[in-house]
This record gives sequence, structure tokens and C-alpha cells, in this order.
Amino acid sequence: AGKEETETGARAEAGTASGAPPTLGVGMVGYAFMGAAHSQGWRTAGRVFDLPARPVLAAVCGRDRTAVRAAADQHGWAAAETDWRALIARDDVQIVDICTPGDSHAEIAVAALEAGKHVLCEKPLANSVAEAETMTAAAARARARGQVAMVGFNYRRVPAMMYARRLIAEGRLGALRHVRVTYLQDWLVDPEFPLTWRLQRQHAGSGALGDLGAHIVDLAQFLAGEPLVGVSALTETFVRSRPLPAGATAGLSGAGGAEAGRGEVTVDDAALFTGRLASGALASFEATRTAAGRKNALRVELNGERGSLAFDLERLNELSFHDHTEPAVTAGFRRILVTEPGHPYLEGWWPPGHALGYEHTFVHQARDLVHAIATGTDPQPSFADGLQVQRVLAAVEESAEKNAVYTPVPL
Ligand code: SOE
Repeated sequence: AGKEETETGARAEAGTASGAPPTLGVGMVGYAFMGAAHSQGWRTAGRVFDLPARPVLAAVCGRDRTAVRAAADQHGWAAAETDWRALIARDDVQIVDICTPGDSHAEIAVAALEAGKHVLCEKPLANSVAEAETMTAAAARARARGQVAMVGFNYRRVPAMMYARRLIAEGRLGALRHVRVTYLQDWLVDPEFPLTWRLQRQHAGSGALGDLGAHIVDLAQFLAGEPLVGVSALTETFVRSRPLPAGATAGLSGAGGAEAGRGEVTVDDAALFTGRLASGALASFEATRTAAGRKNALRVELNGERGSLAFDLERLNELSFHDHTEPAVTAGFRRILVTEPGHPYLEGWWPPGHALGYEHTFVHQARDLVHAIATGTDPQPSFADGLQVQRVLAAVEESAEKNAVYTPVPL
């Protein structure tokens, strides 16, 4: 098939004479935990949803030739590259998907956008506000040329979260009073867990704050439909030195080796903060990787003058809704099973009650990005949204550093 211009101007492979949709070649940088999750998304989106263009897993990139080849075979990528610049330069790549640690996001994203590619970048968008500003400026210039850039805040794409946003936008909660969000994990409880890149400021930017706090800040602003305008924070690093990794580490696992020595943890283990939304609603946030027994506990509750909504990622097919306009004697939280064809994203999946999971959020993310590219619309969340989250994270760190603590007067 020859090449043709998509509506946005980026090149896509033309469809076949049989009427098959054109293809969009994806080039992914990084292939660890997030890379595996994104691969699932790209592999599946075109098979489940009726898309205007079909994603093709063109090439994956990583520095270790043997490992990246193995990852390509495991996850279904046609080719493997060891230099991200070579990946960006490929003619069969129209979307560059960045799944690397935060310290390389800015350089890769800006280069890909300048090279005329669409970009999907894992969260948090960058390691600093300055980097996020540079990326957002590059995305704005690229937008004028018809390219799009999206941040991978995948939890927006849990059907129950998207449906919650719909209910809030329809006014079912009325004016918001409280937004309460927590994201608790426990993989850093063990003080002997090794010093992987997620524990080093130069690679990760921050700790639980950027890793988990970024998600809950994005969700709070997305669900409420308004930005945070002020924050007040506490952060803590409970375990200040950890064993250096013995050998390769991947995802949230890895072993430390006594012989390798120890290194300093340069990021937070936990962040706790309050915030005020533009409307005056009050928000509270807790992000930690040291909450024993909590594996991936992202919980959200919103209370408005007409009702409340509650969600728990560990039961992600459910949304609790209380309609405060109903008679008090029958009102109360009820469970909505978000698996109906009329719920967001469910049109492509299983019959009602046949539940979805974590990986489906990445399928939905791929679906939405392909739609944005094909229709020439701004993808959500955009780099500008990612920059707004980055500014909140920076404000949280600044507040925590200033540490304005008031000691109760002893009786
Ligand atoms: C690790 O804490 C992590 O993988 C995050 O980096 C992801 O963004 C989150 O979705 C799951 O946990």
C-alpha cells in the first residue's frame, strides 16, 4: 500500500482496496512494566474497537540488544531498535510512545514532535515544570502542523471513571464540596527493596508524589472539571538508604545485593496534601508506596450538594452513587455495575457483568489517541494537562519543603 495523508497531516499507510482502514505505525521506547502494558493496548485496540486507523506495532526500542529483541518477540513488535533516534527516524513509525523513566521524556518527546510524529508519553509528563513547559510548547507547535500529543494518565480510561466524569458534568452531584483521593501501594515497605530508578530523583523526578500523586491529581482535576488553585503538603522518606540493585530490575520488583553496597534514597516515600479547587471545593490527597497490604488501592470520593460518588480501583467495574435529591428514606449509596453497553468504552467488550481489568485502560488509551489523530481533535489529557499536573506536583514539593507546622500549645 502507498502512503496517504491523514486528516491531521501525519502520514499513515493507506488502506487496502478491500476497504480496510489505514494503519498507524507505533514505535515504543521502553519495554518494562509500562511498555508491556502499552503493548497490550496497541495490540488489542484495533481488534476490539472499530477504529478509523489500525495501530501496527512497528518497532520497540531499548538499549540492550538481546533484551529488546526478546521484548519485541514477547509483545508482538515487528522490529527492535537500540537507539531511540533511529526509532523516531523510521518511516513506518507515525506515533512515538514513550515508556521510559521521566528523565528522558522531554528529550525524546521534543525530538519526536519535531520529526513530525504524534506522541504518547507516560506520566508524569516530565521530571520538572521547566521540562514540561518545553514539551508543551513543542506539542503546541506540532499541533499547528496537525500532530497530537497525549499524556498516559490511563486511569481516566477506567469505564467507571469516565462515567463518573459524565455524571459530574451532567450536574448529578451539583456544586462540589469535597474531593478525596488516595493512592496506596506497599512495594516499598521492605527496607531491603533495592534502590531502583523510581527511588532516584535524577531519574524519577520525585517518589510516590510523581508516581502515584500525579495520577490522583490528574483524576481529581479531570473528575471535578476544574484545576487545583492551591495546595498545602507534607512529604516523608521513611527509608533513607537502600541496597543497590544486584542485577536487572523490572517494574516493581528486584533484589538488592549486600555486596553491591547501599545508596541514598533521594525521593519521597509518601506525600500527603490538601488542596483547593477553583470552585472552592476542598480536596485531600495521599500517595504512598509504604502502606502495608495496599497493593494498588486508588480510591476516589466526591461529595456535592446533590449527591456523592465513590470508586475503588481494586473493584474497578463498580461505581457507588448516592443521589441526595431522592427521599432520605430510600436514598443511600448504591452500586452501579459499569459494564453496560451504554457505559463508556463498553461497546467493544463483553456482555454486561463480564468484568474488565487494569490492562483495558491501556486499550482505551490507544483507542482514544487513534481517534484524536484521525479526527484532528485535541487528545485528552494533552501535554498542557500534564503540565498543569506538573505545576501542582512542584507546588506540593515547595509547600512540603517550607514545612509550616504549627505545634499545639501544651496544656
Ligand atoms: C508503580 O507505582 C506504578 O506502576 C505506577 O508507576 C503506575 O503509574 C501505576 O499505574 C501503577 O503503579
